Amino acid sequence: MITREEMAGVLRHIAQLLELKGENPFKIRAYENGADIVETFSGDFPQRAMDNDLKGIKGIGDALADKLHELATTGKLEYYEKLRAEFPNTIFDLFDIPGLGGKKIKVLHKELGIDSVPALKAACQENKVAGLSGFGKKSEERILEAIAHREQYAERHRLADVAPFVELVLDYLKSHPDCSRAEVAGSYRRSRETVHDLDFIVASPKPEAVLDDFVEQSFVKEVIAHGPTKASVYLEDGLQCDVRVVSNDEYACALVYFTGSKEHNVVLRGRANDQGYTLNEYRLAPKDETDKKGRSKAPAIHTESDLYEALCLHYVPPELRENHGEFEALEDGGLPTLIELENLRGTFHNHTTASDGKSTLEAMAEAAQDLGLQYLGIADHSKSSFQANGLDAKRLRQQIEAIGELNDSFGKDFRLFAGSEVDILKDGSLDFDDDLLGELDYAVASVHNVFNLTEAEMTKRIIKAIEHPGVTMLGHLTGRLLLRREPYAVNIPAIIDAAADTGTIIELNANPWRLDMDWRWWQLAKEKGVKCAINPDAHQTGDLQYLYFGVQLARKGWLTRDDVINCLPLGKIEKVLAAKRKG
Ligand code: DGT
Ligand code: CA
Ligand code: CA
Ligand code: ZN
Repeated sequence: MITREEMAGVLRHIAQLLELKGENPFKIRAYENGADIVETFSGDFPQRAMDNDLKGIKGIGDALADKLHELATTGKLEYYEKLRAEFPNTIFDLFDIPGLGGKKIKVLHKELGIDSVPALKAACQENKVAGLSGFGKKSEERILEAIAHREQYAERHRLADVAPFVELVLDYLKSHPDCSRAEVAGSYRRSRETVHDLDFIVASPKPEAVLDDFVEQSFVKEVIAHGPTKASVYLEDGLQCDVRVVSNDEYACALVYFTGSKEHNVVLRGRANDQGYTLNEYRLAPKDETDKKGRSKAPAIHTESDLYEALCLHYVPPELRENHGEFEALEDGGLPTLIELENLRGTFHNHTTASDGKSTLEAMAEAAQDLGLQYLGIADHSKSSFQANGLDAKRLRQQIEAIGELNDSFGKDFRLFAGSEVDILKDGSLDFDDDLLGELDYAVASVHNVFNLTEAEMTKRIIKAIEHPGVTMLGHLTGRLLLRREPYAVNIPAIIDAAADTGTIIELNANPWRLDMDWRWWQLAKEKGVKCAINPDAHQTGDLQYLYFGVQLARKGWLTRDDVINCLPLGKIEKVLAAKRKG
């Protein structure tokens, strides 16, 4: 059966096609609205469409209801197919370029015959676009910049998207009878927010046997190269995976080398050199291979720790291997004990069906308890996020009451906190008044619109929100969507300073699309005394699993359990949430 997302997708495509044809804006709006409704409807929308039971759903008129019924029952929609046949499929890609909507794409198509991203790129490079009505030199430059981002995006994958493939391959390799050890290496093991390809290191006395079997697995879609000790394959469209097989003696050095980063490796090699060794991908060897009696001086390196210790260092967790201060820290007191998933006791930024979530308050509470959490913060959208069905004051007060009642039923071991993801408006004021904010247990303040301010304006806007005593924490600081939307301009050190001055917590949004604030800034935040909240920004019960990636990125940001407020148990966390309001 067709999914809710597919149905909404068809309606959005129709709206885009109608825009291209220059149809009546009301008609276009009706399809866009329809898509919003399909996405956020609280019941089983596809089933209702199948049963021809859409009458009475606000915003779905008779004509649209008939089309959705046809789509649900046949999986196709004739009206859509006919519209689509008028344009090449590649034209939809143009809608992904920020700043291009139906109207502009229509001009590009009509005047220059542009119907794909490559055609648009060529036209911009030849300066043919700047002269069109509604375009200029600036917009031509912005389009080229957006296309360049798009090309970079196409070569990378979000961490969470590749995680299932990593498990699959690793499980297979570890289960192979000729394999003694196997590990994922590369940027995935370092928990980079996006990765280009996957790298695996295997220890085996029979490399050829391992690789011959590996390339035959059903999860391998295409073999790029297959040699005696290395294979490169595609697991999926564009997801490359390199497997290198080494001997057991070489394994630890190979794992360090191929875990990287390049920058970390360069320093390691330098250290080895200073201490009279050469270090390569397979071994650590003394420059002068044997002692006077002809005995080998090569130290036995069985584990990664052995290698670090041979270089007079301590083991460096893979997340920290970025030459981002790890070597300096090892000289000066050592590395922090990084936070672990098991340390988390609760989390704060979560949505329910009251705004744009897909799970009810009750279901979210139950899922949190199943995960062993002691508390769950609910932070649905506020009214200005109307596209996300944000709550107005009345609905929020009802939710606060519902949370209170549920809490009475939980007893002492679990608690919901009543919060809000309150919009930071364009001028830095908040979407709710102080009275209502005061009725909440906490508030996450986030920017959801007007992204195109200057860096100074955006920074001022966010700092104004941070200075509000009702703002407990700042949500997804830069608004980035990984491999989709660049961060807006904002002065992060200034934000960190303001958070430190006011005792405002900064969120590490664990949603794999965001992972925001970026890991590169947490060392500074921590130095300034700013606390972190790891929040999944869950829109359904399953999204609570994002906490795993949040913890990985917190580790990458050098955070310990003391830096992350979610590690506090019930009984202690309340004080932290209330601290700023009490002054
Ligand atoms: P990615 O795949 O772009 O997300 O990032 P990585 O770090 O996984 O890079 P990849 O797959 O090219 O190589 C894996 C590791 O192998 C890398 O982190 C460090 C090591 N490596 C690869 N090429 C070089 C090199 O030319 N020099 C050094 N020192 N190390 C290298
Ligand atoms: Ca890689
Ligand atoms: Ca690679
Ligand atoms: Zn948000």
